[in-house]
Amino acid sequence: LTLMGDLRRAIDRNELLLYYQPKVEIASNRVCGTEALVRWRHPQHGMLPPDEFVRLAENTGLITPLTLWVLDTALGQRYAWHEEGDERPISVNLSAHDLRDPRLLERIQGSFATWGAKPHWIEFELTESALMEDPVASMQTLSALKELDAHLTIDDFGTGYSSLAYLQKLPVDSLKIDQSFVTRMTSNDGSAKIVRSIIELAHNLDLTVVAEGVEDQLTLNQLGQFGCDIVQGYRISQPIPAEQFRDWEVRST
Ligand code: G
Ligand code: G
Ligand code: MN
Ligand code: NA
Repeated sequence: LTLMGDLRRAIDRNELLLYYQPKVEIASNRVCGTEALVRWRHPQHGMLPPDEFVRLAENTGLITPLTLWVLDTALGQRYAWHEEGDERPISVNLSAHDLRDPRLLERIQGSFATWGAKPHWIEFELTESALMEDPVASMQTLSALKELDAHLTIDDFGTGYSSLAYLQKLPVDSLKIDQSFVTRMTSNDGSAKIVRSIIELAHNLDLTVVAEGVEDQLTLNQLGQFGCDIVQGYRISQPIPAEQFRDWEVRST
């Protein structure tokens, strides 16, 4: 299997595509944005989920081209939605390696300039563990992104060993609770307590809090009672192609 050589070509050959997973604000019950999640339609192996190639891209220096492809494609979609009068942000995932790439900022700025994009068009998600691989470099990159007025989210929060002192200093806007806690919260009291604590911590730090991996109504209700701001997960919608987004939204609201 030569996935690596394939991946290099996949970017040029249009084999990658983005799915979008809606995020819903609990208070208004409205879609407040989407997360872009990459897929690879491989000519032999079929549709590959990101778990199978994002790590590979990170280990082979292909992550920066991949990230920039994702950003540029999300910006193209965002531009189209802007033309339709839709101003809701698309979230894009950055990897640990991206945070250490000194040219990333310039590339991001270049991509934004190409599309005439406004800062609020895209939000960036960075996992807590990626940040902790190099806390100093991460702080610098996040500060620089913040200077561009970007909205920043810490992804998979609760699994990455950041200290509260570090968290307080990070220029982020929201925390996304790791889905391992969310999927278990109605069956496991410990997970429910962690979810409630993260929501309280986030609000005490003036951060918005997102729960991902929301799979059923009971979990959704409990998150509402705990004061969670935004939810994402199969209970709302799986990640879907952009062309299906409008129909899905009309059907579900
Ligand atoms: O879409 P799915 O739930 O299968 O995604 C699996 C993992 O891959 C998630 O952790 C998600 O954050 C990650 N992922 C999806 N798209 C991207 C991307 O464009 N860049 C990076 N770095 N990670 C992504
Ligand atoms: O970037 P992040 O790791 O947060 O990406 C979210 C991942 O979780 C994607 O791979 C997405 O397809 C997946 N996912 C989204 N909603 C749910 C859900 O409700 N349950 C589970 N088990 N996985 C989900
Ligand atoms: Mn994410
Ligand atoms: Na996540």
